[in-house]
Amino acid sequence: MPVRAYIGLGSNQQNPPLQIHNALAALKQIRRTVFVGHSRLYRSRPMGPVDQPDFVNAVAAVDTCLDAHTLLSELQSIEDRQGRVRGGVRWGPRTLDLDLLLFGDEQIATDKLTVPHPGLLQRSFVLYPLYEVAPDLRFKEGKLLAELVKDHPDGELELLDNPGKRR
Ligand code: ROI
Repeated sequence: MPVRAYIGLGSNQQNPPLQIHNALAALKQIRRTVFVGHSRLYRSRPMGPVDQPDFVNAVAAVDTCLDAHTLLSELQSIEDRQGRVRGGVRWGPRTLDLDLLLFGDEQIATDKLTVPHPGLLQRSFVLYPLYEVAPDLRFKEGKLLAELVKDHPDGELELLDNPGKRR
């Protein structure tokens, strides 16, 4: 049976909206995986060192027959093909970041992968777009994503094509 996985996309280098569009196209090509949908694109303030450009963020949903680590290496190969340079400043700028946020209701903790993604619940640029693709999502502990979004400050998140608005 395929597993529903959610992927966070982020970019703040080399034409971020284009990076996100190209990454969404690449996600549609992953083997043994069906692309389900994606959120709109959001502009967000950088978390981490502030002297870097704003980010563009989005979330995508896929149904995959790959296991989580294989899906992760597919994501890393997309990052690499889009010119990601590894080993830069911690929390520094990046051309493309693809985070495996959720993999069904699996809990994974290896040296390569932590799922659910540890920053998930703290980041408005993940929570809001995730809510768009999965409005009924409930976490394993029973918490509703809708409740978390309601209680979470938007952190100046904006819809990319509609500055000032976040919904
Ligand atoms: N900040 C924002 N707003 N969006 C991101 O995707 C993002 N990704 C990161 C760091 C540098 C931590 N900050 C971010 O990896």
